[in-house]
Amino acid sequence: MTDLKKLMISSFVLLALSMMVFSSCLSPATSITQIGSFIGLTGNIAVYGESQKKGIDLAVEEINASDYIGKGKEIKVIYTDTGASEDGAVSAIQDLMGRGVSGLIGPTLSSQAFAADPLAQKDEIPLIGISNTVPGIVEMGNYIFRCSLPESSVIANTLKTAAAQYNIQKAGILWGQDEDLTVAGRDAFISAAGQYGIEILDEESFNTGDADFQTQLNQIISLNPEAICVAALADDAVNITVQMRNLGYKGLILGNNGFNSSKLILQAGESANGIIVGTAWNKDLDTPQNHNFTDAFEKKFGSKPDQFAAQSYTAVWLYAQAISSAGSSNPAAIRDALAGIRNLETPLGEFSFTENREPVSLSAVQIIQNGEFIILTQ
Ligand code: 1QQ
Repeated sequence: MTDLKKLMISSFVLLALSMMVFSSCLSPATSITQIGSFIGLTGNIAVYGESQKKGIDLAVEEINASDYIGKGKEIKVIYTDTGASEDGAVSAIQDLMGRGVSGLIGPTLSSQAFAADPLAQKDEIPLIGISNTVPGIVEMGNYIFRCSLPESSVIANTLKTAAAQYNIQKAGILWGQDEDLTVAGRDAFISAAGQYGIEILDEESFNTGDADFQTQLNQIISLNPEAICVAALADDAVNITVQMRNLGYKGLILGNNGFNSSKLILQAGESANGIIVGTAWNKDLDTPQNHNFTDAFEKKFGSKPDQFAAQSYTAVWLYAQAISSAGSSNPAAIRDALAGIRNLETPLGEFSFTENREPVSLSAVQIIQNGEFIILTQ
């Protein structure tokens, strides 16, 4: 090859390369709305956080593959790990707010929400709680929403259903005394028992992470209750359930929201049969949105979703709906659009926010039989 030919070829290659670079600069830039996720990906709440992350990932993938929030527009979720502590939630939310997110999703525990959410309210960044079920969450301010049903209504529904379908008249309560969720669960069990004529024979408490619940369980079981109400996070719920069955208790177990993890059935096995738990989601809800969610989830992750995944998935779609109707990434505009959401079809059923930013959505009661959640009422 002559030098001239070599020169011509290399100049041609150079020209082609610079044209490629130039044209990529001309194509319309993707406009990105950043959402910050602060959930517990480590520690004793990772069973929930892992599920929540999967729900978020799936929704982001679907939204960005569609033009739902507009052509060339995408949502990007920045993840931070709160661990299980309140301090962890505060550092995580500060980190996200420092990066200029337009909205927040989290934290996993209500106790963390009470520590962190006031920071979002102060800086006027909208926040959707995806698993905060204790009273007083949305009362922290007009930027604080939740798509998780409050335990006060879910537990009342659970006891009403259990009393009617299984003729329960006497029950015991076992509750964690050091966690907002389990304290609120105990209060909700007591007040619902009063409402539906169930006598509470005894109540016993424990601390989150205890290994041995047999003293309290022996005491409750000795009184022959027809049901034992338990307010616990998933790891404790597994140990309590297994120990209860090992002590010979064969009756019903009424669980709080901590029991809604798919890990419960996996880890407690046969012992989990007879657990009744109220939920904001179930796999058998027969709507296109729920079929799409469960099918896409199983395809992407090779496992079945649980309520926590359904709620986090829904939260991202609520943001997508708000960003699209606001036509903006401005936090105040997104807040206003979120507040206006009514009757949106989601895996949680037809979803609306009330004036107070509380969710209106599916509320069901299910029982575990042969390792499966079976619907009692919906
Ligand atoms: C809360 C909850 C927990 C079960 C979430 C994991 O409902 O803290 O409010």
